Amino acid sequence: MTKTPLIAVAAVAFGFSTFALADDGRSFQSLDANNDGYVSRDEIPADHALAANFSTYDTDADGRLSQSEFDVYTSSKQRDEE
Ligand SMILES: [Ca+2]
Repeated sequence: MTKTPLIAVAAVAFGFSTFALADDGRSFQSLDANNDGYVSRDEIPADHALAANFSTYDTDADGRLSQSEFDVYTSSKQRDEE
């Protein structure tokens, strides 16, 4: 009976730490592995926050993020943290 809350707390703590690691603020340049000036979907690690929201920020729907599209993500993330 006392195990259930402990497990729940541990799962929540682990979830938060995983999210913090995944959402580590990697720069546009570090994500642009082939340096073509765009971050394509396959250049984003599966654990990155952008992986789940890629289409939200790919506003011109060309399947890759430009610097300006990435900046929208970065600034929205900063607003979330304030
Ligand atoms: Ca690229």
